[in-house]
Amino acid sequence: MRTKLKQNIMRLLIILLIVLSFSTSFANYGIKLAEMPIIPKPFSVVSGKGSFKLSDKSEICLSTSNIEVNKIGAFLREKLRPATGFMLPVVESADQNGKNNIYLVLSQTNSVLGDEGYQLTIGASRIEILANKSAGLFNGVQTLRQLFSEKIESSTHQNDSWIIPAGVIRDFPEYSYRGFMLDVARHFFSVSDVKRYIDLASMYKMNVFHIHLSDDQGWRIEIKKWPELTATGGKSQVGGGTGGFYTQEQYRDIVKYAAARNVMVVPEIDLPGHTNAMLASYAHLNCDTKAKTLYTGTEVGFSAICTSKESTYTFIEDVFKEISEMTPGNYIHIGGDESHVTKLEDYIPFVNRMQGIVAKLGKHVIGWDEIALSDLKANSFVQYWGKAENAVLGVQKGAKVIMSPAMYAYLDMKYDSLTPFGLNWAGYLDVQKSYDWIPESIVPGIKRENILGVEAPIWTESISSMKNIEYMAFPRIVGIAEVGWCSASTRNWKEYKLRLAKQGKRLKVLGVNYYPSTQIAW
Ligand code: TNX
Repeated sequence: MRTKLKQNIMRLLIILLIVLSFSTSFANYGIKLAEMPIIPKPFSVVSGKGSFKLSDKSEICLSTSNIEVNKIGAFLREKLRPATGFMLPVVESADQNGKNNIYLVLSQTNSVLGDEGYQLTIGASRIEILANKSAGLFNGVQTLRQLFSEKIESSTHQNDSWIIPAGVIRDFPEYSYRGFMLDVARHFFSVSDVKRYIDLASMYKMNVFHIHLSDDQGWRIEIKKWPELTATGGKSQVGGGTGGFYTQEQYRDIVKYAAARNVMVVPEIDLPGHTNAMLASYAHLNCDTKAKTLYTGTEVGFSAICTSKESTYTFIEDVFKEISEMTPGNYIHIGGDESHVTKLEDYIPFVNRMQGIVAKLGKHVIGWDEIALSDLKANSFVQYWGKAENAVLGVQKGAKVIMSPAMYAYLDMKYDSLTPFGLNWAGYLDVQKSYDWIPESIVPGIKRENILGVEAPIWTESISSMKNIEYMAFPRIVGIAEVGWCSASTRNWKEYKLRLAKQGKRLKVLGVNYYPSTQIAW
């Protein structure tokens, strides 16, 4: 009898063990909040006792009827619903007693959190994200996603216990401008490609999408007053091919999609160089009034809009006016780079006038570092990419700088000599190098207080598909997102690369074609 009882107990124990080892809650069991591999790393994480479990009864509760907060609630639901299969209704509710709910609370009380910070509290029966502004709630939501197992990112129903360890996260960014740029001019990318890129970058709390809309090889945005820009200039790209452009409706759709992810769109019309597509579209923009032929090569620095004609400025005013009306963000990027065939004595007054035109539209200018040669207006911003003395000159003239040093932040640089596409004029850029740099230590004379933020551009002379964009951008963009979010003193490659290895699982579930660098123990 006794041995029978023993046998039964043994059997029960074995069954229990098998059940436990099959459930993912077992795999998660014991992981503390402070050990979660969140990217970018939050400012502070304090582990608590116990855990929260999302259930089919859970609701997303909003503290206010604010439309922005409503959108964030809906965003969270859309991100959690497919994998969990839970309805997760978004409700306006002051009732804090519901079980297993997620509360999004707007409250202007925490000055440390600023505009984009949040406090995420995970208790046994509730989660609360508290922020001063909707942007902070959105960032809290992005952190929350990373606390579930990577299965949460699946678009199909998954079995998981959806358990999160308890604790409190307080978090806010180091830099207010954390950008990523896509060159849609050298190769055109569809609206859905662009949206995917925005969605992925916003997961890591990047908040500026700079879209390079014109270059020698193509013009990509519909301008009602000047239809040949797209009818002619939109029809080419590097290597031939049909090119393409966004209608105004599509552009507005991109802006709206980005805004729902706390991402501001910064449109760039590159001037006075990089202008062959417009010079092919309208003869009068050329000083000799002869239209150029479309260009499908990859040289830079050979084209120039005619800076000595008044009609050039009328044209630019019209273009910027239409773009400005579609762009709620504060900035218009005027390019200004590599204008090798515009004489300096023409370049400076031209850039001065551009700043006047943009100011009249109520926006601020951003330009590549060469624009520091002009008389910079207050509130013009210099984007450092290549020439340190330009960036320093910009700072001396009172401008703030966006740091995009090509040797650390250009996602079109090859990882190494084996990378099948990309360029290497700024050197090879492996995953460590793209993470292991400090914005305020790059250029002597440019200090922390001179820097608005960081941006990772991807130029597309040699990149023609979204799959290949992903290969070049990921995982480096994830690291640059952390460079922008975290202060240098809190970052450390050895620790980061462990978090990145785990993040790889998430990228896999999302179908991201990331480069499996051997620097990371994936
Ligand atoms: C330099 S960066 C350029 C672009 C090229 C890029 C390629 C900058 C302001 N100008 O026109 O596409 O290098 O890496």
